[in-house]
Amino acid sequence: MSEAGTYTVEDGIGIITIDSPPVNALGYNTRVALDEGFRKFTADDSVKAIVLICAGRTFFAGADISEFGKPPRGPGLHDVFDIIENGSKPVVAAIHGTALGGGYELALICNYRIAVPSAKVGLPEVNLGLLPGAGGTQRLPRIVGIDKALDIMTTGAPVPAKKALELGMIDALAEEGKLKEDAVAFARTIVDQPPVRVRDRQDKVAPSRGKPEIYADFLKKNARAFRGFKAPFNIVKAIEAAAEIEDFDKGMERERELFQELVTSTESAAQRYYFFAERETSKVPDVPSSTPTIPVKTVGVIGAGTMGGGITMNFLNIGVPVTLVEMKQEALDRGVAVIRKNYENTAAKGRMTAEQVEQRMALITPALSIDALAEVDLVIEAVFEEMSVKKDIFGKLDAVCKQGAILASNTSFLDLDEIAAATKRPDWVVGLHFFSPANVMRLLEVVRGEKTSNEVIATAMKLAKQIGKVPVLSRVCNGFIANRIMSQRGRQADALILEGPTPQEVDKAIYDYGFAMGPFQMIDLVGLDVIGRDETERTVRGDLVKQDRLGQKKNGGYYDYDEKRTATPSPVAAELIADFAKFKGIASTGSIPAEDVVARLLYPVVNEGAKVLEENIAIRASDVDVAAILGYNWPVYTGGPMFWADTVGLAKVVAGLEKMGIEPSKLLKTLAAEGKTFTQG
Ligand code: 3H9
Repeated sequence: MSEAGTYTVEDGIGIITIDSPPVNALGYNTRVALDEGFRKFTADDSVKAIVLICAGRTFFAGADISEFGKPPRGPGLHDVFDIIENGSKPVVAAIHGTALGGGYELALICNYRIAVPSAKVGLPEVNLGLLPGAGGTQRLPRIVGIDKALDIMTTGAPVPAKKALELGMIDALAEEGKLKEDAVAFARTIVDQPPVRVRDRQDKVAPSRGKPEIYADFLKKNARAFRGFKAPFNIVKAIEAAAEIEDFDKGMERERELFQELVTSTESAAQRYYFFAERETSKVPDVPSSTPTIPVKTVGVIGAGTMGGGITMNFLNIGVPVTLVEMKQEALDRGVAVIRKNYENTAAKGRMTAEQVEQRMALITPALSIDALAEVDLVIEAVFEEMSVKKDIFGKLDAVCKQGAILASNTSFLDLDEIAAATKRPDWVVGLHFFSPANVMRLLEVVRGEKTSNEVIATAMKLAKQIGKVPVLSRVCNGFIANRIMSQRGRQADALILEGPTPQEVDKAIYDYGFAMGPFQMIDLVGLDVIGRDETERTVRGDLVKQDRLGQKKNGGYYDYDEKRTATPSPVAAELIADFAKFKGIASTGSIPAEDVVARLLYPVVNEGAKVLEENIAIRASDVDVAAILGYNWPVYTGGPMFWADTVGLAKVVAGLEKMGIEPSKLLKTLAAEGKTFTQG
């Protein structure tokens, strides 16, 4: 008897209820339960139709991701699916929560699908570097056609029930809260009809047969989004097979082949690792999940600049009122106007209604004094990075804010403990380090001071999730996790261009590795005067600024630009760089292979990541990876710097660092010597 399944019969309708917390993934227990339930009802003559439903918070969330790469156990997914599809009794999938991946593929095996309006269905395997490998690539196109199938499977975006009904992805809507009753009633209406099977349909795919341009055009249109990933390409090939190969079983063979290629790839291993890494960040060993949290119903933000405005929007978006404080009326008005403009732009794209814009704006209370923050539950200070200013503000907050209010700083590198010491309640002080644009970037570094209380940490981690962020806990150090490790990349890039490789060679190597742009392209975009630098020393950047080469916005920077902002290598910058190298007495070695550029810029990031772990700044290596991926768009298909280093081999990283004259961290050396890794033990 399986523990995950309950099988009941209501007046001729067999009901299989699966209960495998937390998300009814199709792991061993679930497969055993399905196998048992379907065999039982197939053999039971009193059962005329079957309803498949899940208990708990959701319908099946897909294959059990933690089982990939492990030896198979119990009945296979395909075997269970075959039993269901080849059965003689009609089956109705009753969906609530999310039917995802193998979960929705299971629903597609069933003869009918009914869902509550709040449910979502989809095939998100692409996010794990996979394709829907349980028939999804062959069945979904047979329902929604090739174009829709391409979009649904390559974005992986879940489709809300009402939209799914329009597309034919489900057949009926049930009343919210009455799924079982409605599914049973639906089953009664189809008891006498011969079971319809998705696999037998051709009408939606036949019109696309013999049209290879559909796929070529689709890939061209999405070239930027798909760059570096493997899965979207195999998904497209599998969908093409659904149109081209009429014989369903042969199409399935093609799907299996393409799935196999992906499941054994490093890219998919990295993306699956990342799936769990993102969920791991909120687990803090010495702050148990039972730690009480503090209700945050109102927020105060100090500073209505770009950062403060972005932070404010996060709270308005979830309906939390924000008191926004600035020193001068003009700056306050400007800040509020920028927030409004952002929302209006979203509304113009049809992603918000005008009414929603007004509702969110109505949640802002603009104020010109910190005194307005007396009653808020959480204050986030987002003024410029100057210790004396921050200490002054925290001293005032201590005097003004009610007891029990959380006092947070958005500092990106200052000593949080020093800021906290300006108050008599350092246990209520925490760092909330947002990344710009703060309303978009998903990383939130929660910085834990020496005295920050567990309740405050637990509240900050929970709040981060409520505003759609992924929290990564950091202890205090210069730059915290993401900025600290990634600053190594910039430092090495600055040094490397003095030795021969040009800025464009460096940028190309980093772009080809998978970043959206190289370090010099980024500096030119942001502005050479905006990116911080040590002004006490002569640097190439300083020399460029002196010539008023501030980047794209003015006279070019590391590159020259035409009126359309198209970059070309700059002879002026090249001369300045050569001059500076001469001044430093550095001889040019000329170009070096791209692989060496990557090692030169990124091995030091790995090394800094190792130091961050050694110093207990980050809890675990996967937190460092999440910070790099979400804070700096490190390509997710490499798994982040620490996972990537593991795939390169830590001994090779150590040797590379030593060759560059950089001392590898103790942790890195130890792991390499013991043949261990950062992320897999
Ligand atoms: C697939 O189906 C391949 C097939 O096509 C082919 C096969 C041949 N497996 O996200 P949460 C865990 S690939 C194992 O915090 P929520 C998760 O780690 C799969 N574990 O909850 C977490 O554990 P913990 C395609 C899973 O309510 C706990 O469940 N499917 C799986 O915010 C709670 O998760 C997907 O990609 C899984 N499939 O969101 C869907 N899913 O508590 C993946 C979750 O120890 N899942 N866990 O940290 C999701 O998108 C979300 O979990 C879901 C719930 C929306 C369902």
